[in-house]
Amino acid sequence: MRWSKALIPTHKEDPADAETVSHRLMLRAGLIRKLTSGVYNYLPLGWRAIRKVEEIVREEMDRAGCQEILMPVVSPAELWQETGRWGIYGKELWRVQDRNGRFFALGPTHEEIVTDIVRNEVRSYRELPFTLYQIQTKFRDELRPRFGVVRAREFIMKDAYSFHRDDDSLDETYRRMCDAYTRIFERLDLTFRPVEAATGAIGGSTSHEFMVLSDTGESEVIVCECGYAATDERAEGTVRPIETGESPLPLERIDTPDMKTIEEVSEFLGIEPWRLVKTIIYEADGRTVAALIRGDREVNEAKLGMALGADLVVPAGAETIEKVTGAPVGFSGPVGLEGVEIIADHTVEPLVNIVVGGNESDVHLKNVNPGRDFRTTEFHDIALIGRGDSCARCGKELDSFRGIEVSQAFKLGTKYSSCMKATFLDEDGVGKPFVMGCYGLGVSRTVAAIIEQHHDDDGIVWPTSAAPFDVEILAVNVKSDDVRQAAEVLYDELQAAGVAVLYDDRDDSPGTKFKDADLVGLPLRVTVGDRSLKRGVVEARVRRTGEQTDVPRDGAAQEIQRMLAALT
Ligand code: 9G3
Repeated sequence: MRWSKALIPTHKEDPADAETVSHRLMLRAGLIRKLTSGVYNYLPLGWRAIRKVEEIVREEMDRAGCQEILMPVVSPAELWQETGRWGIYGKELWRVQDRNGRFFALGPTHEEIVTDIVRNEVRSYRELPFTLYQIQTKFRDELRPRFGVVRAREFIMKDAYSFHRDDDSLDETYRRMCDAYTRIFERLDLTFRPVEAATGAIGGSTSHEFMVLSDTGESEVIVCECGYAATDERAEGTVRPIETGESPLPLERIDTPDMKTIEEVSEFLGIEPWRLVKTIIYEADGRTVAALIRGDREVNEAKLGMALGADLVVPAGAETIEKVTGAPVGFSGPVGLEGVEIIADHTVEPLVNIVVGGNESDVHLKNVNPGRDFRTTEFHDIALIGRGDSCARCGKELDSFRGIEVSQAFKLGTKYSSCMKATFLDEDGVGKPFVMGCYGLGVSRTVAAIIEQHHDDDGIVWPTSAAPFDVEILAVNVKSDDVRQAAEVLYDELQAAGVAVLYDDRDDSPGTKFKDADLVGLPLRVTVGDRSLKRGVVEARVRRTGEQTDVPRDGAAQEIQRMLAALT
């Protein structure tokens, strides 16, 4: 492709609203342009990178024995009502109406749709197992789209679904899909880790996420030197209990004018944050629940859901909090709290003389003692486990790193096939629900993750596997006939050999062109200039290492192909 004819709108400056390096570089290098919040155009370089990633995903999915299909983006609300998810998911499920006023979903994922195909087309255990996959645009109306295409409202995902007669067969495919993911991320030169993940509302028993290490990743991964790795939502560990041995003191009411946060109250009272126990009101599948946790910890909503046996747990709104506690947000407490279940993290149980909200505006209670001053339904492990806690496996201190979740695998079991009556006949002619697995990979998010891990101060440093082009030819001064002629010959010869070439034939200053070359970051740059031509050479430069070599002009196309092969 000739740069002078290409749409590659590069920018010298960092865009103001880009918080991560991949978002900044994808905008500056002209890969994407925002249409509206969370919705992006992929311009030529961005789209070529997407297609390179898709090709690798396709190869590995096909190698793993999956069959590619394409399902519709829109699906009728009735399907989602069969599984109850039309009601469970809120505004994140992007709902549209057709001309007759009927409701549809823009697909955030396709469990219902693929199960509908299979329940209509597959009858016998002899047809099992099989795995279908698609690479398609997904829609999730995120409350806070951010980080460019990493958390977008419209994005490209490979989603695969496997169908089995029993769990053993599912386990085998699950392993094979995780191996395929490992191959994909290794081929994309990504540093990643598979971690145990929470299954959440999707249901099913086991789930793994593949995390690409990145300081700006939204996921917190808890790891131990014993090899344990899990997302913070899923991580098990033990929080050291705090026992001070002090004896219970009489309960005291204290005025805490307009002091709502842990910091404000603990500072005002001169106490440690752990002594201030938070009371957080949740809606759990329609039930109102008060969760108590030490002031120095956070509630793990996935664990809270599991402890309550609830599918979806969301913090209650201000009006519910007022109704339930009789006080505005920030003054909730367990003492005298009627009409709601109270569940507490088990690290609250041994505490003595704690501070809690007084269920009255601007009031807290001091020297409160669990058991004496308030009742709890029960104590559970509902704390988010983090760095410094002890490993549930080996007891050693846990560490953590941030990552971008680029793919996930779920063992769904019969959750979808049962409620959609998708069954097959076994040897004895008995109808059984399919056992299912599903496996996602964020394609557009993976392109951003590659840039997160492959960049330097001058711009993107593409691994050859995902680079929009293999090589850039940079003609320093296109006004010189020598330069233009030599560059054109090289361009033709490389293209004829099947090399993907971006030829910067713009009539622009050398400075601009060199800066743009580093920004766009193709693996190999070949500079054609008068000075080097006088020496009968062109200059090849490897973007990753900066290593520069003079390549004789004659036979340059072959030598450049050899250098490319060495980079791959
Ligand atoms: C929804 C909405 C958002 C969602 C889901 C459903 C996430 C939902 C989980 C999955 C599980 C797997 C197949 C590919 C791999 C991931 N966000 N999930 O089910 F209605 Cl609005 O998507 N699906």
